[in-house]
Amino acid sequence: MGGMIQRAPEVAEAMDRGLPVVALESTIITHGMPFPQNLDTARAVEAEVRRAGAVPATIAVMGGRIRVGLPGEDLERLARSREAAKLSRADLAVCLARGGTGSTTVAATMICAARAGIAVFATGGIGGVHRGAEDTFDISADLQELAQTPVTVVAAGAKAILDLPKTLEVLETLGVPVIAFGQDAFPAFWSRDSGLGAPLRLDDPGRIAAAHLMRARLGLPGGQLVANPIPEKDEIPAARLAPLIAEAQTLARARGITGKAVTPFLLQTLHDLTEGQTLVANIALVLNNARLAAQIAAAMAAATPAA
Ligand code: PSU
Ligand code: MN
Repeated sequence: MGGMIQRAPEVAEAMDRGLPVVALESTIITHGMPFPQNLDTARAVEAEVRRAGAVPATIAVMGGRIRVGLPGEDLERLARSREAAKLSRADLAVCLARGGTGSTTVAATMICAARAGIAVFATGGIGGVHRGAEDTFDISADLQELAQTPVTVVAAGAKAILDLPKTLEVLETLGVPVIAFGQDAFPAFWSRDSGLGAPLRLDDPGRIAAAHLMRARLGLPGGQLVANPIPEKDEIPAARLAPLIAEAQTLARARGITGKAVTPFLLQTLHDLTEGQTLVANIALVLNNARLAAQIAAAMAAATPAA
C-alpha cells in the first residue's frame, strides 16, 4: 500500500506495538454535523477513545492520500471544508487518482481501515435501505461493505430515517452479523429500541472480538455490525421523532433530493425540526460507540499476537 496510505506516527507506533487502535470516519464530520459542533465532536470522540485505552485513527483522503490518523490542524481543515467530497467505495479510487480531498463514509472508512490493518471502527449510525427504496433503489453501499470487508463497525444501529426492517433483511441476505450490545432490540440511532429484534446479541466486548476473529478463521469475508444503543438519558423517544422523520422525508421528495445528498439533507432537516435535539443525541451516541469500540479493540489486541 506504500505511499498511498499515510499513517500518523502515533497510529503507526501503536500498531507496530500491537496496541488497540480504533478507526473513525470523517463523513460524519463534513456531511453529518454542522460546524463547529462537528469539530468539537471529532475531538471529543478521539479523546473518548484515548480515555478508554486505545489510539484513535480518524480516516480521510487529503491531497490524494489516505490519511489514517489526522493531526489537529488537518482535522480542523476538514471540519471547516465545504468542498470535501463524500467518498464511498465507488469514489475512493477516483479521488485518490485526482489528488483530491474527501471524507470517508462507513463503506470507504472500512476499506481504508482494512488496508491499514485496523479491525475496529466506531461511527454514529450506518447507512441502509432508504424508505421508498422500492422506487428509488437507494440502498447505502455501507451494507455491501459490511459483507466483504473484515472490519467490526460499532454504530447505534442504522439511522432511524431509514427503512429499518428492510435494512435488517438486506443485512441478513448479505450474511452480515448484526449484534445488539447488551439488549435484545435493534436500536434506532436516536432511540434505544426500533421495535425490531436484533438477530444476535452479545453483552461482552471480549466476545465481540472473539466473534470477529472466528469469522476470519472460518474464512468468511466481511465484518460485523455491533448495534450499541444510545444511553438512556440521551435518547429521544422513537414516537416523538416518527412524525418529524416523515415530514423530513416529504420535504426531501418535494425538493428532489437524491443520491448522496439524501442522508445529509434528512439529518440537517431533523436537526432544524427538533431545534438541535437530534444533534445532541447524535453526539452522545457517537461517544458511547467510541467507548465500546475501544473496549473491543483492546480485547482484540489482547487476543492477537503483535506482528
Ligand atoms: N453516522 C452519523 N452521521 C453520519 C454518518 C454516520 O452519525 O452522517 C454517515 C456515514 O458516513 C454513513 C453515511 O456511511 O452517513 C451514510 O450515507 P448514505 O446513506 O448516503 O450511504
Ligand atoms: Mn444512498
